Amino acid sequence: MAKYITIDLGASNGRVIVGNLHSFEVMNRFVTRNEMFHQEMYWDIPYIFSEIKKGLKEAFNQFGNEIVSIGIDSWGVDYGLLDSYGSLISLPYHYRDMRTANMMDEVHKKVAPVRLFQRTGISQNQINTIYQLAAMKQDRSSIFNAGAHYLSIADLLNYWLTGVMANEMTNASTTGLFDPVARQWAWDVIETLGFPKSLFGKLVSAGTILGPLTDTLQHELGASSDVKVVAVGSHDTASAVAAVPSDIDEIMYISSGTWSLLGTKIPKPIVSTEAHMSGFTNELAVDNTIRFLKNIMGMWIQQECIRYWESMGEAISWKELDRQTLEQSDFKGSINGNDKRYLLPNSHSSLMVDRIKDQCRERNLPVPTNKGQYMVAIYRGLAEAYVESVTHLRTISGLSFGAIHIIGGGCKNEILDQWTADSTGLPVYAGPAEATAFGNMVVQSVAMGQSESLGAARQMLLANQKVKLFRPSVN
Ligand code: LRH
Repeated sequence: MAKYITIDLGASNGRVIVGNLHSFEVMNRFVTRNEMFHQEMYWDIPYIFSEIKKGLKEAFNQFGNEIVSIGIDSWGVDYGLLDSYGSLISLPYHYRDMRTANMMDEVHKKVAPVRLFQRTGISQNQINTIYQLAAMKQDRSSIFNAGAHYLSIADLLNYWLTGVMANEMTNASTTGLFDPVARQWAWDVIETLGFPKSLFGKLVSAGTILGPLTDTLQHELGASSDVKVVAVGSHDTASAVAAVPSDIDEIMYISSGTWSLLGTKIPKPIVSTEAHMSGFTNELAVDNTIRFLKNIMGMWIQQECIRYWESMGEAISWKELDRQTLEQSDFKGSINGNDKRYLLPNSHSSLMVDRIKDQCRERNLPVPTNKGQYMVAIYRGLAEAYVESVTHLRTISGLSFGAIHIIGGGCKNEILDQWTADSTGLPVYAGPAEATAFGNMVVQSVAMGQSESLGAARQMLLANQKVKLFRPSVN
C-alpha cells in the first residue's frame, strides 16, 4: 500500500513520519530550534532542514519503494526572504521577536484596522506576517530591499526540496495580506504598505503537486524521481483541521499545541464587527472553506515555565507534574489565557512564572507558590478563555455545537481536557494527537490519486483513530 512522508513542523518540535491512513511510524523527531543573537530571535532553519533530511533518508532507507509523496506543514506567519538568485537572505525571524512591538500602530496608520479585517479576514495580532514585513521594511531595509521572493517556512522548505517556488494558500491566508474571498493576494493592501508586488508569487491550492526532489537530493537521500513533493495544507492548523474526526458539518475544534486555536469551519469569511472585536480570524482550510477561529496562548505558557525550571537544574516529569496539579486542583489562582503579556519568551528581566504571579495578584486571586499551583492557574486560565471563545463563536456564527474536538499534541493533557468539558459544559473528544500529520497525509492521498476525495480519506482515517471522550462532570 502506498505510503506518504509527512513533515510536520510545530513551533516547539518537528516530526518526519511515514505511513498511510491506517498506520504510521516516526522517522525523526527534533526540536524546531530557535536562537537569540544580539536580542533578535531567529529560527535555526539550517538545523531544521538537516533534521528533515535525516528523517527523509531514514524513510527512504526503510520504505523506499512504497513511498509516493512528501508533504510539509509548518507553523504560520513566519517566512524567509530570498534574493533574485533564490538565495535565503537572512535566517527567518521568529514571530516572537520583539521588532514588531509597535508595528500594529504603524501599519494601522496606513490601513485602518476595520478595513484591513474586512479585506483579509485576519484578526490583528502583532505576530502576523504583515507586521513582521512592515518592521523589516522600516528597520531592516537592507534585507527587505534585497528581497525578491517571500516564502512561508513550508514554502521555503518545499523550494529547497524541489527547486520550485510557490505560495501555498492556507499559509498565505495567515499573512494578513491575502484576500480569502478572491483567493488572491490583497494587492491593494500590499500596495498601500509599499511592499513590492513582485515579492508575492504564484499561489497554489493545497493538494498541488510541486514536483520531484532535486537531482542532488534524490541522490543524497536515496529517493526516486517518482516520489513527488505535494504542497499540502502547509499551515499546520489547516492540516490539523483537515483531520478532525467528525462527519458532521457543525464542528468545533481546539487545535491544541504551542497555541490553542479554537474555532469551526464555515463556507465564507465572517468579517462582522463582532468577529473583529472578539479577535476571531478567517484562515483558509484545505478544501477552500474558512477556518474561523481564535488564537489563544495555549501550552506555550506552560512550556516556558518548564523551560525555566529545567534551566534551574530541576528534572520535570509529566506524570509527577500531573500528580501535583491534581493535588492542587482546589487552588483558585488563574491567569487570562488571552493576555499578550505571555507572548514573549522568558528573559532575565521577565520570567513567565513572574508574569503569572503578577496577573494573579492584579486579579486579586491567590498567587501560585508551587508547580502544581502554576499549572492550575494556567489550565484554569485556558479553560476560561475557551469558555469565552465558545460563547463568542456561537453568537457570531449562529451555530450551536454539541461537542468540542481537541486535536493535536495538547489533547494528551487529560486534566485540561476534563476541565474544558467541565467549564464549557460540552463533551470533549480528545484526539488524535497527530491530527496535523494525518491532515497532511489526507491531502497527499487525494493529490496522488489514492483516495477519491478529502471526505473519503478522512473516513478511512476515522476508522483508525483513537479518540477519548471526557464528559462534563455533574456537580
Ligand atoms: C499554530 C500556528 C498558529 C499561528 C502560530 C504562529 O502552530 O500556526 O496558527 O498563529 O502558529
